[in-house]
Amino acid sequence: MEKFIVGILLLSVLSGSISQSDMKGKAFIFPKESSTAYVSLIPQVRKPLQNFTLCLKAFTDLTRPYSIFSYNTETKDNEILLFVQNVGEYMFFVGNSAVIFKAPTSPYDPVHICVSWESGSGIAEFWLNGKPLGRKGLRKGYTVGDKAMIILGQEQDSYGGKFDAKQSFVGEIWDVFLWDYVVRLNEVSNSCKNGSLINWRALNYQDYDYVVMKPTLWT
Ligand SMILES: *[C@@H]1O[C@H](CO)[C@@H](O)[C@H](O)[C@H]1NC(C)=O
Ligand SMILES: *[C@@H]1O[C@H](CO)[C@@H](O)[C@H](O)[C@H]1NC(C)=O
Ligand SMILES: [Ca+2]
Repeated sequence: MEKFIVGILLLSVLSGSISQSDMKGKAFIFPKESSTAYVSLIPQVRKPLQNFTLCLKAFTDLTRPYSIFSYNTETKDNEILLFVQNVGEYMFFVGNSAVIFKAPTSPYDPVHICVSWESGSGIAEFWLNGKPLGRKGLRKGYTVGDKAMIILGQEQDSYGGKFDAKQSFVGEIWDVFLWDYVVRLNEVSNSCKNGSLINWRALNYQDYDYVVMKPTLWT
């Protein structure tokens, strides 16, 4: 009986804190540097990935390194990671290997980032603000693990933890989409598409500590 009640309590706590919502026109604001504020995104489907495409928009005026999107599994650090090393220097990790895409952008404009990866060729294709930054290869033949902890705002060095304030994100992130296939990024505007794994239009997430949701400042 006691176990049963504890189970019910646990269930209601869990179901009470995970929200699903259409986030159209809204952004997550990470208002100050911390090692405790983050948003955990819960994918619609859990599956190993041989192909994927990630798109998101972000604004920050940070000049130190920071994480934009951190996907770890129980056994692998940096399974998928989008990390800014220096202003305009995007490190893209798959299976803890990285390639770098460089973009001479103004640090004071929001960015629209799209990156796709396919296992068959290992090719990663990176787009910034609707323009391609070329293709590089990594982790050919690899499969990204499925039991993922997907985090905005912090860089994981363990499964859902070991955050470092000096790699945290301070700014705003919105329009996050993840597909389990390679989206052709050249013609199609992805804004009319719903993500198959993470969908900003029907987002399952949990936020921790100081994260604020507000209407977007940029469209
Ligand atoms: C990944 O994409 C390739 C084509 O690039 C396709 O042949 C393969 O079936 C895809 N894998 C999965 C699991 O969808
Ligand atoms: C995307 O999903 C939203 C919310 O579920 C829905 O209102 C919208 O029509 C969908 N758009 C497309 C193009 O499927
Ligand atoms: Ca890490």
